[in-house]
Amino acid sequence: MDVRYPIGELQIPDPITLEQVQEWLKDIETFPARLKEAVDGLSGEDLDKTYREGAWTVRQLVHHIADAQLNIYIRMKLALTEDNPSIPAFDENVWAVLPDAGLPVEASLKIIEGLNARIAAYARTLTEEQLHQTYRHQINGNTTVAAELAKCHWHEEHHLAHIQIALSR
Ligand code: NI
Repeated sequence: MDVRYPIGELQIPDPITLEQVQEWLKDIETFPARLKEAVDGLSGEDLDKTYREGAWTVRQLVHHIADAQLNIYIRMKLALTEDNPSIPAFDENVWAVLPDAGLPVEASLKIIEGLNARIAAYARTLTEEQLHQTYRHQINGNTTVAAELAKCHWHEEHHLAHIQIALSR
């Protein structure tokens, strides 16, 4: 197994069906509880563990998931409410080392819990047409709501797997 991609690289199905979206949403809804269970009560030493040499720590990974979910939440909302809006990229490596990345993980667990509930609530009733609405990413170009949901689902599970590997080392 390539430890960088413990659940494999992101695969975006084509087409993405509404049934597929409902399956992803089940995981997105249970994710905050699963993440919390993984990191609940960890010592500072455990939170400093990495899944491989030089990688982000468990603490940084939790904060990074919150950073990504914030961006994903906003991208999808803008795509659903505007006509192909332009959205800047965020430099995740710089975000991961700002001082708030040293906070206890609880701050980000709360963000993730709230955002995932909000994402699941609006995504559950998406129509086929809404799935194809787009935003224009500064670097990656046009992205559909459907593809963003695929990324949202994969990205959280991808990093939870990293956390589990780090804690098993
Ligand atoms: Ni990431």
